[in-house]
Amino acid sequence: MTQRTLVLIKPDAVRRGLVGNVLGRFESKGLTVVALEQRLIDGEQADRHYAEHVERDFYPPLRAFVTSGPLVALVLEGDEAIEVVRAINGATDGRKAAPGTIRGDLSVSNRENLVHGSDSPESAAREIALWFPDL
Ligand code: RTP
Ligand code: MG
Repeated sequence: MTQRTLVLIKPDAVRRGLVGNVLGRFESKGLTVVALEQRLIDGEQADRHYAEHVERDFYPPLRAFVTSGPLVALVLEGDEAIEVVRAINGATDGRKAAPGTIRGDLSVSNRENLVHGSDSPESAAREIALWFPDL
C-alpha cells in the first residue's frame, strides 16, 4: 500500500555534511520526495514533534539537540514507506544498529542518530500535518 512518512535529517547530519548521503539512500531505494525543507526549529516545535517523549528523562538533551542547528524535514512516499524508512534508518542506538543502515553505518550515538522516521500510519499523519500543513 502506498504510504507517506515524515523524515527528519537531524542537525548532526547537517553539521557533518551527510544530507546528500542520507537523502541518497532513500532516493536510491525508490522512495519519492513529496516535500523537503531545511528549517531551524524552536523548542515548542520540538515539543510538538516529540509529544510522546516530553516527560521522559532523555527529553531535555534531545530537545537541545534537535534545536541545535538546522535540520531537513521531508515527506517521502512509496510502497510501505513507513516501515521501509524505519528499516533504512536502523535501530535507535547507532552503536547497535546493523551495518547497512544509516545509523549503523554513520552513527555511534543513541541521541545523535542522524534521522527520524514516523513509526506508524497514525504518527505519520500527525507529523506530516505538523511539519507540512499545506500538503
Ligand atoms: P526517531 O523517533 O527519531 O525516528 O527515533 P526512534 O523512533 O528510533 O527512537 P525514539 O524512541 O522515538 O526516540 C526518539 C529520539 O530520542 C533520542 N533518544 N535518546 N536514552 C536516550 O538517551 C535516548 N533515547 C532516544 C534519539 O535521538 C531518538 O531517535
Ligand atoms: Mg520515534
